[in-house]
Amino acid sequence: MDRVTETAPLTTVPHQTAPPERPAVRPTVLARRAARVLAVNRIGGATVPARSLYPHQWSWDSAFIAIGLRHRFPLRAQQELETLLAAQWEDGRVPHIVFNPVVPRGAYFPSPDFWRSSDAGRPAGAPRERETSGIVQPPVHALAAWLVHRADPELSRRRAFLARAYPRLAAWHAYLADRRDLGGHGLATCVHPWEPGMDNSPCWDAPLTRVPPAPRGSFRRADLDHGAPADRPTDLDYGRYVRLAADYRDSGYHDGSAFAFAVEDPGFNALLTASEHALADIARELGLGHRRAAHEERARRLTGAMVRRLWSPESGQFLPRDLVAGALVAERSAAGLLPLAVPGLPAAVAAALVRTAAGPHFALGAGIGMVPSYDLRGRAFDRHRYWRGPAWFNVNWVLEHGLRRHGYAGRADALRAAMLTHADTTGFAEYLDPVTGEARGALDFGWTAALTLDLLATRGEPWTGGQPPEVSSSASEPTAAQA
Ligand code: 9WN
Repeated sequence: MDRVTETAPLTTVPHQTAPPERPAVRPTVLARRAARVLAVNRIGGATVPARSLYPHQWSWDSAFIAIGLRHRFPLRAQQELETLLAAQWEDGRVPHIVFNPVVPRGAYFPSPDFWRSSDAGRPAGAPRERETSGIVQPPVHALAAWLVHRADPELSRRRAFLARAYPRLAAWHAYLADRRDLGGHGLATCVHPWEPGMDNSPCWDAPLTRVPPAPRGSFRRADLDHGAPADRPTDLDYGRYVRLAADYRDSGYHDGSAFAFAVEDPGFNALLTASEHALADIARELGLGHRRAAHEERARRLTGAMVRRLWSPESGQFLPRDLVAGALVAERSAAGLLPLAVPGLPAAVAAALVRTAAGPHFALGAGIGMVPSYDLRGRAFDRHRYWRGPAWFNVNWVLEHGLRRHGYAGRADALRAAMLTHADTTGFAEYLDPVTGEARGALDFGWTAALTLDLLATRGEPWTGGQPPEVSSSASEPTAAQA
């Protein structure tokens, strides 16, 4: 069943709280505080998401962090991406964690001893000298590289930043196109709930029922040393994450395996599409005209495939496709709104997405002003638990851009103002209670600080070049029945 149904009565929707009353902080003060967070979180050549909870380099975190760093520290922004890309595997994958060798093994689970990349990952070309995980995260990197270049083109050209990054970024996208198109329709597939970056999203509840959890005593969670259990995924979730990752590792990280978990996620593919447009811009900058055309064409095909495969007209949003079950997942997560940031999205689809975002399921512009990670009326909505309700800054930052791109400047301005207020009042929290705006998870969180810097420094510039032609939505025109 593709249609998402409403499962909670209206009276239970707890979304009436106004944004906290507090005099707006001066932008210069907020920017200085955000920059300080990024300075404190710097370890070696990379910026960690949070010193206690996540003491290594994470893939999509570093992309968002570079996007913020570029405004004050363009060299460091380039290096942030270079450090990550230096750990790329020979098959093109960019691992979701690059481990810092000086951090004690027990500080984070799963540690390098679990992933064993330099050994189990050798068949797939894992580096011999660096330890990494073996799964991936959303490909925001080409977009980040292009935005970093634009912040200081002179420095970028002097260091041949794009010339050195482009082959790696192109190989990364080729990996996703060649090895991860498990559905055969042109979209990238995620084979672990950590890959779309929204670990315990209710979207994964049904697909995960097929996965027998690893026995309770067979691993020790380090996240609970730092985070409140009510804010984090459950032990049962973790047992399943461990089982899936161990099976992948034991196959030599082979992408031809039969996966128990295989989903086409709209958030992951939307960011891939935006990055494909950025690759086109990078190729143009490097004078590679033929490559530019190929990237534009691939972005166009990705957009078309997303609309054909993942758009749910009845729901007024995109839904993940579970490849094992062969059906869309009937759950509303904010990932299904992220294609709004894709240039060339049919205008009718964009309009429907905005209606859904502003409707009762996500309440954009009402309540705390930021969208939650999951449906406020959903059966599994939980204000505190990670990706099952809390509002996240990276998700809202992508939406802010999408709103502007499709001509909703007023809504984008309001979202921007809400994000800046909450970044200030929460001390750059990892995520927020979407009802009260209260801080949850880690404070001084890397991408929250970085995207605050970005919001303060930019307004309205498109991420990538010209307006590509719209993809037709004729097969899936939204209906008036949407929320
Ligand atoms: C597992 C680092 C990462 C983010 C993810 C977020 C969380 C890790 C964890 O932290 O995931 O990758 O241990 O929970 O879900 O999006 O990249 O900030």
